[in-house]
Amino acid sequence: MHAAWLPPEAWRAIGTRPARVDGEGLLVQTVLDELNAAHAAFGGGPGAPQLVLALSPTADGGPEGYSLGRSDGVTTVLAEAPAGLLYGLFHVVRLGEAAFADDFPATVHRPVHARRMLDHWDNVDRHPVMGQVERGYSGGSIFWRDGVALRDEARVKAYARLVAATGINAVAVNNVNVHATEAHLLTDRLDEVAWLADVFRPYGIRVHLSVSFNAPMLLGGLPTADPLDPSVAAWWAAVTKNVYDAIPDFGGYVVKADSEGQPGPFGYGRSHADGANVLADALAPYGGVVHWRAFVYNHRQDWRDRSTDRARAAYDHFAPLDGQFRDNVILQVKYGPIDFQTREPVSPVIAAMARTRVAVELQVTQEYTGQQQHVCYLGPQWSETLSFPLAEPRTVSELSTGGLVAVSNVGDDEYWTGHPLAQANLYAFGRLAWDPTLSPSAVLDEWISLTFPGAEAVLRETLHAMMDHSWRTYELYTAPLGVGFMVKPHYHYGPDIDGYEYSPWGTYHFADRDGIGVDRTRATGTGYTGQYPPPWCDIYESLSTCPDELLLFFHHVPYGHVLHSGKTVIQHIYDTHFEGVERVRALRPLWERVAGLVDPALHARVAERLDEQLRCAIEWRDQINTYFYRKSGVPDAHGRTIYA
Ligand code: GCV
Repeated sequence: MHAAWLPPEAWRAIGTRPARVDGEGLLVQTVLDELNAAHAAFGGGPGAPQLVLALSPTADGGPEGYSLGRSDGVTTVLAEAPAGLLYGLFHVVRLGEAAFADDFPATVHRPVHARRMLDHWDNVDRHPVMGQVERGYSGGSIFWRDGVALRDEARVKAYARLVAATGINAVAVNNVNVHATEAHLLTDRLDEVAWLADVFRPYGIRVHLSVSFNAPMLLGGLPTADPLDPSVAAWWAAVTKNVYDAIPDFGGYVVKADSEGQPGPFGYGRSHADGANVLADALAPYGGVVHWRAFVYNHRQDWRDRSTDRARAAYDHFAPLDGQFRDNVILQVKYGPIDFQTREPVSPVIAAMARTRVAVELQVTQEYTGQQQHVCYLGPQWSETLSFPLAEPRTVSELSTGGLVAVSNVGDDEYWTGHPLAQANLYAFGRLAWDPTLSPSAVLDEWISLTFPGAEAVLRETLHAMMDHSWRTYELYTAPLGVGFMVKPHYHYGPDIDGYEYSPWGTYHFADRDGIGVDRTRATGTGYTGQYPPPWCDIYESLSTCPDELLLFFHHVPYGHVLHSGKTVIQHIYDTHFEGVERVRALRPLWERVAGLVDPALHARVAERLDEQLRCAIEWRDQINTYFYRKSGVPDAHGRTIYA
């Protein structure tokens, strides 16, 4: 398996320097083991320490932070708790030789978000439709295969180590769609979760488990899962006690309820606060939390009914419940109101829950952003989202009081992520969850330095040229101006402009011969703009202030509508799709420049994906341009061939 951003060479600076570690505990032992391995690899050994990592009650930084500085030729990490030493050690790895060059004053580093979590959508069984990993593009699960726990300690430990190095401290191990077999992880297959917890624990990572809301019936034989039924509450309490007996530092439950066919409190005439609270009460004695997903909408709607707006659903369901959730409920909200599209406005739910802990959910797995066939570095999207001043002056990151969550993109693929460059997304999520103010380009640079130690300038420049703006490139050749979807139903890869248009899923673009887009205004549309606090409710409402990139998300406009950019909508569609393909066409020659500078197998894997990206981008361009030429009857101002 590929070493990703922790190849042995990344440890050279540490491995050649004598070190001293003061402290005790499981994570301190991990620090020692890491140092010993580095010394064994690079011949460092006894001597006056040049690196000191010490627990110190007076170190600033809280339970996971640390101070790092260098004076008199000694680089020192001080932390109040062992996790800080581990994160401090990984910081030294990132610095490499710079950690041992000139003296620098000690500065304190602490995570902005207390919980930085990856959710796996891994199934235990290979699901007949969704496979081993739902929306997984990197092979099978690293935890289960065909119904059996893999217990591949080397693989899971390597993963724990990699993500701990980015700052991740929580992992939900199974799919939020909890099927029959997976439900049993909570009870009679709990040993499989406990085994995973044992492997993750030395890296400061707690495991969480997705559970079925109907578990009391499925597993406990109760006649109901009504959250207000005392026998149901007692069942959750007893089962949760067993979980903590087996896994004392268990993180908690993740629940997808009343969503896309999963059971939930609506089935019993109860609210989502009732549903979440019964689980929260069971977890509270042990310090556990329930991540309750806000992804609740009607997936059986009638496309002719324009009054039902899927974008409204999460707010309509959850905003009235603010203040009714227990303290250990974390409402997990997708960053946008629809579903992890390339471009969406941020979800207004994030600003509507002042008395509820909220965790914003991002998607590292590239379900809608090229499925790890396309280069699409998502750091810029997440950075833009997290820094968005949704409740001015408070940003999305600041409103995310319950931490940050992302769907993992990892599988048993030898490069972990299918596309080797998609490793950067996993890396970036952890780093941005630790510090959302980091620049995505700087994070990419870190990833390059670690993954390709000693990278020559041309390799660094090439990777930046290929990746820095790759999200924007992807946006250019796919669905335009924030309208979203237009993907092949179910697979969500490649274009199918009307694929979802007459379906029950609520993801429509409403293109006709006169125009395109969804009218979500208060004045004439679904009223969705009214879910935003000022000034956004007005900015999005008005055609004159709505940003171009979100225009079709909020408004239905004629093809001749002139954007702020000065172009008409139809000409924008043509131009962006031609430009997007040309940007993709430039990638392969760029990558050829570095053929001798990276491992040949990795080079070949990326090259093969770049060919597929170009094929697919051309398909997008031709289908989109042809469709809108045919619909609108408006020719391209530059006379290019818009069908092939
Ligand atoms: C886990 C989207 C995906 C589903 C996913 C769902 C969710 O709809 O297509 O595969 O299910 O989101 O986030 O629950």
